[in-house]
Parts: sequence; structure tokens; C-alpha cells
Amino acid sequence: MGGSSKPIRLVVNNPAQLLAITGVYLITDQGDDLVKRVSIALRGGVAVLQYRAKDKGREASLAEGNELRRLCRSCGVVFIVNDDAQLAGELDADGVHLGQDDGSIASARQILGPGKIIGKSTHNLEEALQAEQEGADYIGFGAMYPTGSKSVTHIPGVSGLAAIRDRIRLPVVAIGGINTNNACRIIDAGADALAVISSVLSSPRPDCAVAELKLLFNRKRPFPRGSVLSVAGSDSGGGAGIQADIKTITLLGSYAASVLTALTAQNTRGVSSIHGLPPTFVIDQLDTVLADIPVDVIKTGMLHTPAIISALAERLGDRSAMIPLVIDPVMIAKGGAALMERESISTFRDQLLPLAYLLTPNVPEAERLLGKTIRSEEEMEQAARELHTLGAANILLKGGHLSGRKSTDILFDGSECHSFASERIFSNNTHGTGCSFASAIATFLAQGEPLKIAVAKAKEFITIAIRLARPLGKGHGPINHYQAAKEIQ
Ligand code: 3NM
Repeated sequence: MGGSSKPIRLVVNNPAQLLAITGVYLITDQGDDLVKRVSIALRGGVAVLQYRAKDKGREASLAEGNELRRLCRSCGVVFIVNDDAQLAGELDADGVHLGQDDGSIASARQILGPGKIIGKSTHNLEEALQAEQEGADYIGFGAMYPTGSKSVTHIPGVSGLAAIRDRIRLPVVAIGGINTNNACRIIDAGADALAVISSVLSSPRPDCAVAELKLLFNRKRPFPRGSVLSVAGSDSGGGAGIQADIKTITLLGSYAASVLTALTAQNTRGVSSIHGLPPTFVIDQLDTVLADIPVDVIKTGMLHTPAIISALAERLGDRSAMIPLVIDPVMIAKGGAALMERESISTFRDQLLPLAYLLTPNVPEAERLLGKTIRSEEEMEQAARELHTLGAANILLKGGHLSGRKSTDILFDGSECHSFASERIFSNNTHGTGCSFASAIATFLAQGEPLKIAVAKAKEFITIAIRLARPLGKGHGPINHYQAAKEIQ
């Protein structure tokens, strides 16, 4: 990985704030309702906002720029103005970004005074080295791909970035045609930040688009890589619930934290009793963990009562834009016990489900949520689309309960369906499959994999874990987390 081992240089010209140019670098577009769309995007975890006020007129730019600066300051986002050092000074921005034709770095420093950030657009090694020599704090480098947002004449691409990365000490901000599908390659080539316009601001969910891009940077971190918080019930038998979640997350290489919702007395044969925890204590656990531990993804399982579901929905509402939620709508245990009280289902559907980044129902759970039967892959696709209208950003409808040689899961991301098929394994030892699958997806997301790859890797993990399950107890034995994690490394 070119340059990824190098520490990112902090912007030393600004010692008071130690602002780092790293992560999602959002550039404004020319569309309507800009401040509103930007404020939604910032909730996803933008690190830097660049205000690009093309042809707006001085007064309008000052008014809009002031609003954007206030917004950025309120949530700790670095505020940079494009092209115009004078405007940056008048807006008291944190810095200015200069194109190749927008004047020298020295004159921008003179206008802005000390302690401000200056970035420079570059398209090749020569320009990048020159910007570094002239005292830039970071460079923009592009275009990575052709883009409709600007007519670009130079497209050095990802290989061009990889080629210059080790020669440049400054933070490198990659730009041009970047989206969640190609961003991994750009991060792997050594980009410290991703500058984006359309993939965030033209998205139906700008906050979600930012959160997805931001999480991809975790792929550079050492192991244990990323952290997952599981909110679920305890299975005293150890095969499912929070125990399965913690085993999955840990064995696959992330850090696991937990919030318990209920304690079950359970073994491979079934659940003998359930002791629900008070909602206030569930929330106390959640608040205490989140106040200290940087959680990348939250996974929920058995939530038990409407009161717990409501309390979680209220508490997670503000955070769900920044921390993706993988929600496994656990309703019934393998042995048939109801793990979600009947009256919980509507509370779940109306309050918590719309916060999901990913909802992972199996066929019986999807049937409950939609009030209809699902008998084939075609009906699964249709059901995934209908579930999406309930508000989750992505749906993974699991086909394990249908029949046929293949066990196929359908991922619907709001525009396309993707299918993930594996051999169908006939086994009695499938206790904990749903919990472990959702936890594995959450883990791979926390490790900086994009959703489709995270689902594919988790599917491979769970298929091996079922295939290698060894009988334990007299009922539904647990899957083999240990061996499966070793086999997919
Ligand atoms: N500068 P989008 S590409 C403003 O290559 C800008 O220097 C570029 O927009 C360069 O994320 C670009 O929509 C547009 O592709 C980036």
C-alpha cells in the first residue's frame, strides 16, 4: 500500500487547532438548498468542507459562506474556501484551496495571515512537488476518474496517485469521480482524504453516503481493526445472542463491546426463561460505552420489549447517521421461543427499523414485517424492495428458510438487487446463524469493507461455520466460529 505506513502530517501552520486533512473532504455543488443538504451530509462525519461558490456574486457568497462556516464550527469540521483567498479571509475560514491558476501560495498566506491552511490542486508529480516546496499544507490530486461535476483535462487516475504517493510528504486529497464503489482502491493507493461532490450531495441520503466513505478509511488500521457494539440478549448456552456476536467479532479481527437487553436461560434445546433488563439500564450501558469507546458499527439482535426498542430508537436516532446500524430483526429462537414480544413488532417497524443502515431479516421475519408470504427468489426480490420502503437504507433478505440446492440471500441497496448464493447445507447445528451472520457483516464494515464485499465475506464465513459445525448438546448445536474464522483469513 503506497505511503499508507507514513504518518499523516498534521497541519503544522495551525498549532492551535491541529487540524488534520484526512477522511471525507466534501466540496459544495451549485444546486439549491445547499446549506440544508450540507448540514445533512455533515451528520455522516465529514472532516473538511470546501465551499466552492462558482458565479454566485460577492454578497450571496458571503451570506452562504457565513452560514456554512457556522455549521462547520458547530460540529468541528474544517472549513476551506475554494480559489479565493480574499473571500476565505472575509469568511474567517480555516483556509483556502487554490487551483493551478488561482495565485501563489505565498500571496494567499499574506492575505490570510498565519495559522491558516492552504491546499493546492495538482495533476502530476511535478506540480505536487512544487506545491510542497512552495509551502502548501496539503495537495489535491486528480482526477481519479472522469466526472460530470467539472470538465477535467488530466486524469492521472488511481495508478497516477500510487506513483506519486511515496514522493509526497503532505496529506494527499484525491478528487474526481469518487464514490463508495471505487473509493477502496483510492485509499489503498495512499489517499489521506477523498474529495467528493456528487456522490454525496446528489445522493438521496447524503449522511449515509458520507458515513460509508468514512468507514472505508478503517481498512488502513492495525488489528484489532475497528470496533463493533452488539446490542442483544445473552444466550447462556453460548451458541447465539451476545455470546455468538462477541465470538464472531473477535475471531474476525475487530474489537467487540456489548449492551445486554435480556438474559435467557437457554441451551441447544431451547429457551427455558427470559429475564428482560430495565430499559433505563439498557440505555445506561449504551451511553456509558459510547461516551468512551469509539464504536464504528452498532449491531442489534434480540431487543425483547417495546420499551427497550423505543428507548434505543430514541437514543440512537441522532447517532445512526454517523454510526451505521446493522439490525437483525430477531423474533423467534431456533427452538421456537418468541424473542420479540408480539406487541414489539410494530414498535420495531415504526421506530427502530427506519434508522437501519442494513436490515437482515430471514424469510419468516420478512413475512411478519410485511404481512405476506414469500415462497421464491422472485418473491424475495419483491419483498426486499417492499421492506426498503419501511426506511432502512439497505435490506439483506436471507433465503436460508426456503428450499432448493442453493441458499440465496438478496441485498437491495435502494436501486439494485444483488444476490449471494451458497450451497445449501442440511444440518441440525445452525444455532446462532443469524446473530453470527449479522455480526460478521458489521465486523467487515467496521474493517473498512464496502457493503457488498462485507456481505460476500460474511456469507462465506457463515457457510463454512455451518459446514464445519460439530454436534454439541441434544438440540440445535452451535456453528463453528473458530474454524470458519481461520479458514477465511
Ligand atoms: N476538481 P465529483 S475533479 C472540483 O481533477 C474538481 O482537479 C477536480 O466532483 C480535479 O466528486 C472535481 O462529483 C470535481 O466527481 C469532483
